[in-house]
Amino acid sequence: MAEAKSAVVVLPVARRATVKRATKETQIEATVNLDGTGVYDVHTGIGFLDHMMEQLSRHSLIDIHLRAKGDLHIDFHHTTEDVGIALGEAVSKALGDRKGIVRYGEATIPMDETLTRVALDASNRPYLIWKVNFTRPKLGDMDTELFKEWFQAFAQNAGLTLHVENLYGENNHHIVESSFKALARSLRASIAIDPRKADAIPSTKGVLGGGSADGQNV
Ligand SMILES: [Mn+2]
Repeated sequence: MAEAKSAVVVLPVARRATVKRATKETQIEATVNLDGTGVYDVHTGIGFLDHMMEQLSRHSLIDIHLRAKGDLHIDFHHTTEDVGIALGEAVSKALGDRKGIVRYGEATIPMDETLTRVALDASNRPYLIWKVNFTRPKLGDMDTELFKEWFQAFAQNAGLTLHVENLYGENNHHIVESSFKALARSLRASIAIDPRKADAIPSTKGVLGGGSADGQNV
């Protein structure tokens, strides 16, 4: 008779979170699973924004469930910005103390004639550099100037130092889509658990985030 062996199986803490956010302008519910497979279910009322959120999920492998109802009769500004806020908050909440993450990520993504580069530090020190220019005022019904608003809101609330640079490109759809895909791939790399340092905060300071008076050594 074979002897029964008992084994302790340590399951990783689920890196999931839901954020509900309601203002007079928007009502949003965002759920993320950072260790997903890129499954998404997104309805924001803005077709182009849905398309971008789906790309973000697909290429980051973060499962995203997102519902937004906003004051689209005014314009798309509030909804776009608040989706960035809610999704960013959900990512930050799911990251918890950010223990074990790789922390840095970068990606240079081509899309036909366009090339866009993203570098990010999931350090909980929000900052956005946005070197992306559009030659058309709108994509679909969406104002192209709103993409910066989304990235700003997402970087701020996810706690990312996020640099986005379109190196070249002509087609505005390609320029914005490559920006989201490069974000996705960078995010995927930076929030992955580093198997060699899974128990450690990836900072010599021992904690990630702002708040150091001298701004040093993060
Ligand atoms: Mn597309």
